[in-house]
This record gives sequence, structure tokens and C-alpha cells, in this order.
Amino acid sequence: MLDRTSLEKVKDCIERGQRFILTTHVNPDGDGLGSEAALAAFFADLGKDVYIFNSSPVPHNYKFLDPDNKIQIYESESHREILLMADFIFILDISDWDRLKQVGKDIRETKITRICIDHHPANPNFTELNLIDTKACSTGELVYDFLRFCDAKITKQIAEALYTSILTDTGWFKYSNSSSKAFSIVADLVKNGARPDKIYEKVREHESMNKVKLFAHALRTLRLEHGGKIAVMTVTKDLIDSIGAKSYDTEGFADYPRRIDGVEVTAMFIEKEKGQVKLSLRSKGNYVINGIAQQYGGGGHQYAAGVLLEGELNQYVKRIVEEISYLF
Ligand SMILES: [Mn+2]
Repeated sequence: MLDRTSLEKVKDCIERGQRFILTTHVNPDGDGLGSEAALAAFFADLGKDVYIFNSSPVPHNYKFLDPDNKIQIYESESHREILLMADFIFILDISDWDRLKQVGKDIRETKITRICIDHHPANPNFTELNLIDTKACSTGELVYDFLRFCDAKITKQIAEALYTSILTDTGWFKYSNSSSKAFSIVADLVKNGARPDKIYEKVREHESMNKVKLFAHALRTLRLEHGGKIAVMTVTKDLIDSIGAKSYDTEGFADYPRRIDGVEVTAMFIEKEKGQVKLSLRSKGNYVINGIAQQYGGGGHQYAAGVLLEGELNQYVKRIVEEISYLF
């Protein structure tokens, strides 16, 4: 639960401020982007100025969240001045400077009050003001609570954005964070204009052919370890390039092996660049895996975590599988 004092303080910032900056983590997902879109719509409805600066492009299945192309890829040279003129900066779905890249560096140096809204178990005192609750299913849930606290009108645009947040972070309501609260919020969002069929179609049924091809290749690398309890998949940079796909096209791949009978944990290795490997860990809910990610400098939730590893892909696979096997 968010405490009333923090909610009051953030509400007060919104009343006092005119220019707001929003940002989220690198390789943004439906939750980060949905939270940005909902807050941006709320600010626009209040007649405030809002800029959204991210480190990575919006994946094409989430473009509907940004119909006016407000989300910009941050570059210090062109955007730093705008950043410095902001009254308040919102950091969404992340409490880790590293995963904010350059925009994070520039934000860190400013004296502008920063507000973090997040549900990751990372850093409860990340910024000056924090709306952090690790029990929330998504950042979208916290944005919803905040908007309700402000008596904001939940417009169709806001409802669609927050529905996307909750939908994607609960894995289409199949993860253990699919709480009764999540369902009561989405009931309200549907009442206010979010269409589950339309949003599913936009998020899930507009994937590029390259993504599907990449997935087919990734599946060929799928293998089981430790008596079938651990599933491993690998995607190399060469493969991504040879198909003409983008590294964000791997979003959601790590979830797939969950459906295999007996699999408890999935380890997905994606070579982002030569010498840089993204490890995504997924657990069906019987084993906590974020400790492994933390050990290598990453983080995340109990059952869905990740880390960016420096070095060659092959050097890590055996080691990580071994680390996971200690959990059983
Ligand atoms: Mn999230």
C-alpha cells in the first residue's frame, strides 16, 4: 500500500509544476510504456507540458500507446536543455540508475525533484519522492492508485494505457502477481473504455514476421537441464542480425518454456552485442530466482529477474545452469 503522505507530496508536485519529464528503463515493456502514456495523458488533461525521454525506441506493438509520437529517444545534445527546465521528473518502473542509461546520468546530475513510481524490489529510497510498493502487480497499478488519489478522470486513453501495463506485467493474468486488486482495477479500466479484445490484438497480434522467425530459431536452441527442471534458450547477435530482427524482438521469448511440464526455471540468454549478454530468468513460482540475478549485479522480481552480463555468451551458460540447480 502506498502511504498517504507520499501520495499527498506527489500530488502537490503536480499542482505546483507545469513542465514534467517522464522516463522508464532501457528496452521498455508494456508496463513502463503504459505508465508513461497514462501519466502523460493525465498531465495533458490538466494543461501541463510533458516530455517523455526514453533510452530505447518503442517496440512496434506498443506504438498505439503513443499516438502523437511524444516519446523521444533521449540524446543529451538535443534534449538536455529541456530536461534542465523541467519542474519535476518522473522515473517509472525502475529504481536503478544503470538501466536508465544516458537520460539517467543527466537526471542524476540535476537538482530537480525526482519522483520514482515502481514495484521492483530494488531501492525503496531511490529518489527524493518515491511511490514504491513491491506488492503491486505493476507500476501501472501504482499509477492507477495515484490517479484515483488525485480524483483524476480515467479517460479511455488512460484506461487503455493502464490496462496494457497490468495485462503485460501479469503475463496476461497468469503470473502469481495477478491479485484480486489487479482484477478490480482492470474491471474499472474496462468500465472506462479499455477493450480487452482490442488491446490484446494490438499488443499480441501485430508482431513482425522477423520476430516470429527469430522465435522459431530461438526454439531450436531450447534444451532442458537438471532432469528437465531448467530450460535454456540462447539467441546470438549474429542470428538476430541475419534475420533482420531487433534485440527487442526477443521480448516474451523467456516465458515460453514455462509451459513445458516439469520445467521450474527458464534461463534465456540473449547476446545484445558482442561481449554483452542479457540473461532473463523466469520461475514458475516455486523457486525464487532474483538472488541469482543480483549476484551478477542485476535484479528484478522473485520470479522474473534479469541481468546484463559482460563477456561471451558461452562462458555463462554452464555457470548459470549450475547456480540454478542449487535451488532445487
Ligand atoms: Mn513493471
